[in-house]
Order: sequence, then C-alpha cells, then structure tokens
Amino acid sequence: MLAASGRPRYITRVRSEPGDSHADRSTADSERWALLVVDVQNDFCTGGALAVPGSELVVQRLNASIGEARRLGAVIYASRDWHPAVTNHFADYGGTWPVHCVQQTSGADFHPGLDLPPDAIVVTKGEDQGLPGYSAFDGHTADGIPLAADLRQRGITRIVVGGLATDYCVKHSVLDALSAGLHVTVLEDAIAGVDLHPGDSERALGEMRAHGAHLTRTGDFSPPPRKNPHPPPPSGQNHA
Ligand code: VGL
Repeated sequence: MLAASGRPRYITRVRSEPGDSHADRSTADSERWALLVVDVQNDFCTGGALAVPGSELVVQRLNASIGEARRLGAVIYASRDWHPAVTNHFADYGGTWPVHCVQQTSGADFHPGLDLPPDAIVVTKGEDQGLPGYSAFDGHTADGIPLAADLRQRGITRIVVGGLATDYCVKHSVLDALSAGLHVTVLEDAIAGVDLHPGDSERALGEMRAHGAHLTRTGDFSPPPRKNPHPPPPSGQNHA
C-alpha cells in the first residue's frame, strides 16, 4: 500500500555532480533504502513526560538527515509510541515508565521542530495494553501494514536509523531490523538514551554493533552499505 499522499519517490540512480561526495557515493545505489526516525515525540523531548537528555540535538541532526534522505529520494518512516491511557507499560499500572505518549494527546505528537515531509510514513506502535511496543517493527502504517511488510512491498533492503531512545526503541527497532535481514546503519550522533541505569546507551550501541549494525555520524550520511561489518546472527534470538 502507498502513503495517502501518493507514491514515494525512489531512486534507481542519482546523478552525481563533480565534487558532490554524497551524490558520488550514491551513484552505485540502485537498491531501495529508507530513513527510519524513531519516536521523536514531545513526551521524549525537552519538557516532556519522559524527556531524553540531548533530544534537541537529535531533532537538529535528524532534520539534516531528513533533508539529505529526501534529496537522495529515500522513503522516510517516522515511528511513534501511541499508548492507551491505561497500560502495564506505565508505573501507575505496574510498569516502569511515567505516563507518556498517550493516544490523541500533545505528548504523543511529533516534535514540532522535526521536519517530517508530508509523505513520511507514520508507523504506530505501543497500542497494546499488555506490551511495551518498543520496536518500530511492532508497529504498522496507517493502512495497517506491519513495518517489515511495508518495507518488503517497497523493495527496501537497507535502513538508516536515528531518534529516541537509544537504549529502548532505537535498540529494539535496530535489532528487529537486523533479525529481519535488513542492512542497518545507526546515526550515532542522532540518537540519545534514557540511561535508567548508567551505561545503558553505551551497552545498547555495543549490542547493535555486535548484531551487525553499521554505526555512522550524520555528517557522513550516505545510504547504508550493502554488507554489514558483521553478518546478522541467525534469527530468533531473544534481545528483550
Ligand atoms: C521509549 C522508554 C519508554 C523509547 C519508550 O521510545 O525509547 N523509552 N518507552
């Protein structure tokens, strides 16, 4: 299925201009890829119910990446936490977290400074009262298509990931993407973590790398390489 606003633009080939290193790097790129922006919602940003330190910088850097991804013709996905008011994800009902990203509240809106294009594909997750819904791969598009199926239908084999939070939704999304056989690049300067326990974000980065994610910085933004430095492990491992 397609986004309501129409068919996303795919690149089959990007014409390079002399001296344009990004375009040069992408000329050989005929595989489809996407940028996945994870949970850049008001409640995870400054002033929100579960504000992640460093979120403002993440917004700035993701905006640059969104601009670059659009220029290169990539599909852009934006995941969002979309919780019911009562869920065992929240401390009030036996879980860990303060109430956040409740459906139809401003805390669940994307950060107003995030430059999502109108044809960005929103992936909604966390609607189940009994599940945390950390991973964007637990989510679905507005047409009800699970993220993995949507990527498959569009022929997308590689994704670039940034957003919030490193040690939860980014980590789970990246590990699920790797398990699904995708090539994954994490924008390590466009993510920020909760660090409920000191060092959680560092450990999450290590885990993502160990499972085959390629780490890069937004200044070096380019479509993810076809080959991961480490092959993904066999599917079915538990990374809860
Ligand atoms: C998240 C903590 C609780 C996240 C969601 O988006 O990473 N973190 N719920």
